[in-house]
Amino acid sequence: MRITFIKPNIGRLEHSLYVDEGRMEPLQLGVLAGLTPADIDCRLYDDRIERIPYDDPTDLVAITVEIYTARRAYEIAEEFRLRGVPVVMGGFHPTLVPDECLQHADAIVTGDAERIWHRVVADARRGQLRRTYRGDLGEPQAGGVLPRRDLFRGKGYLPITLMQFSRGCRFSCDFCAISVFFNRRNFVRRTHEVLEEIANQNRKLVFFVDDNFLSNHEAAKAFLRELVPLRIRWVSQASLDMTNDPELMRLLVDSGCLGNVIGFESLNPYNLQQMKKGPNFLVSSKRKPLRDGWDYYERAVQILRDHHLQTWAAFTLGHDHDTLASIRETSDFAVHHKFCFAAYNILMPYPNTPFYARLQSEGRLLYDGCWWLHPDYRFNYAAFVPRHMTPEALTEACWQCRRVWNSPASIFKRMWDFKTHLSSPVRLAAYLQYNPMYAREARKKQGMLFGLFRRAPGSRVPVRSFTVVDDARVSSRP
Ligand code: B12
Repeated sequence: MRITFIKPNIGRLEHSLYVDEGRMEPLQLGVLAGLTPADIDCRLYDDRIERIPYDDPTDLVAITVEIYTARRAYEIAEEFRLRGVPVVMGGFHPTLVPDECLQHADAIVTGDAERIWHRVVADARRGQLRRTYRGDLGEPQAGGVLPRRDLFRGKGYLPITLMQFSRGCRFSCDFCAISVFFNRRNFVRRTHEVLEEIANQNRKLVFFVDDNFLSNHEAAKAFLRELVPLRIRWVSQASLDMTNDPELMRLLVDSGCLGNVIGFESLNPYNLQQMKKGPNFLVSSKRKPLRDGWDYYERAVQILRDHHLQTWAAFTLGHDHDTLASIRETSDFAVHHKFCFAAYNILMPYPNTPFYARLQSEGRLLYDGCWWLHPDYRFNYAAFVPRHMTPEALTEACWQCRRVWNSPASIFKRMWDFKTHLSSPVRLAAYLQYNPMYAREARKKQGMLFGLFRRAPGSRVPVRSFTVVDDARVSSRP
């Protein structure tokens, strides 16, 4: 039996295919292949860089689907299904929007694969796939399951090993797909299994792809103490409340942490309160958010710098208390603090989140509330009507933030921080290598269309039309 694993691309540039220069190993497909019985021939194709050989014989196609890749995933699935090959989809999108995915797949898996994938494979062998499999959430890769990293070879991924320490996050930010998927829970792997996985691969640079590496401070500390002797360097994603815990900060440094993606989201405490960004309130010693967000961030950023951490500051723009002026302030704040990288994400309504439900009830969703499938939706465009600006103005303001951030002058200016980027050759190399690359990627991706074809594949993709009228309200055409 052969299983073909597929990582779909987001879409295409206006006149050519889009090749993701910063592509990373598709860890979920490596884990799935690692869970697959050894007698099965596993193939992996990454639509971000290579053609998918639709006509090669295969018995099952397994596609990982995120909201940004859903449209393309459905196109790929249709090609295989036209050839009579069954398709199973799993990942965030099938979990959050199962009914939509079921229209394009023979079977879907919701939740984690670890405790259900063997059933799917056994049913596929017998030609008796069920429509829906519910994977229980729990300890990731339990029993020491190793991802099949051999399948990643030769595909030009960035030279950094992706790995999990934990999954999920205890916070409940209202826009986040993670808190819905994991229901605000966090699952930690056994320390010795992670250490064995590190030893089992040959890189010294690891990206722990955790949703919040520091969701559970005590578990993280216990792991980091054991990680210190391995002398690796690592990056991850974590929440700002880490700066309240001096022991944790020390362990981050001692264990080789170079920096984390941190969700600052907004400088406005009323926005933070509305979106329920719990960890950012906790950076205040008094835990009273409603004064000046800037004060809290100043202290936290100083602590990060004092530990030489190169922060990837992530912002979501378009909250109800945002104005064009506050977005400009956000841009100034990030440049002023010389963060290593910054993500100026337009706030996106992900289906099944409280934020999506609120916008829906207020009639503020654009693209008929289905932006990820809409033929006109473009990457980094606003998909809802903000309170204090038009959707177009929000799109433009976010693009301006990216333009300012990625300009050669900004990259040069931000480099001059002796506490972070200039504190060691490794840090400077990371700064200089990745800043120009992310700048190119930001330019390429801005305004990119989703999927490769403008027409819906078959008649199954629900394409709807929309217009934004002068008062920035939405009217839908049937
Ligand atoms: C690492 C990461 C990245 C990396 C890229 C990784 C890569 N290989 O290319 C970077 C930082 C570059 C990135 C970029 C983006 N990301 Co990202 N990313 C993640 C993150 C944190 C971890 C992914 C991962 O490897 N997890 C480890 C694996 C093992 O877990 P998993 O993917 O969940 O898979 C398990 C199950 O879901 C299931 N499963 C998954 N696929 C399949 C398939 C089948 C067939 C089956 C049976 C089961 C199954 O089984 C697996 C094992 O249990 C996730 C959050 C998350 N928890 O997944 C966000 C996440 C996937 N990203 C997200 C987004 C939005 C983005 C961006 C669009 C952000 C932006 N605005 O630019 C971009 C572009 C994404 C793209 N497709 O190109 C969203 C997607 C939202 C959604 N509703 O779909 C997520 C969920 C984060 C979030 N907070 O919402 N990302």
